[in-house]
Amino acid sequence: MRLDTNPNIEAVIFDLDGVIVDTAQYHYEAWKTLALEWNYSLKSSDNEALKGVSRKDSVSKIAAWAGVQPSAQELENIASRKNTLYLELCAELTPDDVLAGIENLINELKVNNIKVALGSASKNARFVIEKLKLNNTFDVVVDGNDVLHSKPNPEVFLKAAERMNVQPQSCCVIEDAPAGIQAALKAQMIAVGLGKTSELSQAHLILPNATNLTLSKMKQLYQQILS
Ligand code: B16
Ligand code: MG
Repeated sequence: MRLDTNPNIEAVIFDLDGVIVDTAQYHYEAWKTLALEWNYSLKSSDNEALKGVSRKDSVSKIAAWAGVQPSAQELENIASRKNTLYLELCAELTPDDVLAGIENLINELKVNNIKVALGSASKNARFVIEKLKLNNTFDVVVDGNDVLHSKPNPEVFLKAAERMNVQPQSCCVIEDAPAGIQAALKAQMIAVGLGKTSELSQAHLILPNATNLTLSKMKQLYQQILS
């Protein structure tokens, strides 16, 4: 697992859905409802494959799984109605919905002068962080409106590094999705996966959630990868 990397962590890039807040569940619920219109019952394994994937790519994947060939207009219509449902589910979000360990970790990083960024595929990321009152927390926010290619393409993370003015090799990404871990690795960044080992096996470190994730753990990881 040796990377051509700089031993100093200078920045941490957080994914949003599934890392900072459990909106991954809301995406799933909304897509499940819409997929039924194509008589397709979305499975939780399908949902894993949609995590970190843009809305546009997600609707095409679901159509393929359902075995339907909708027009571009129908795809757009389904994606737009999915978004309406998703935003309804997000309307009730409050700062209490920030997942355990995240605020402590961000505070620890800031105290140690480590830059923090958000790197999300979601076009709703700014709306969601506002609901969570985290809109003034990140040095840089890169979301689905800023990129052409969705994860597993590394564009979102590379753009975040560029805007923070740090080398990709000095960034650590925290992700919940296989597509996000692949994007981080392609960007030559350290990848921490939060979730199940079975789904995130490519990550450099896998933890069930952020409660035990600390800066010193990330620094240790850098040392191990370099040794
Ligand atoms: P939207 P992340 C991703 O966010 C979600 O994981 C994925 O399920 C969703 O389809 C994608 O954002 C696009 O979201 O429809 O809100 O633009 O995990 O990269 O923060
Ligand atoms: Mg995610």
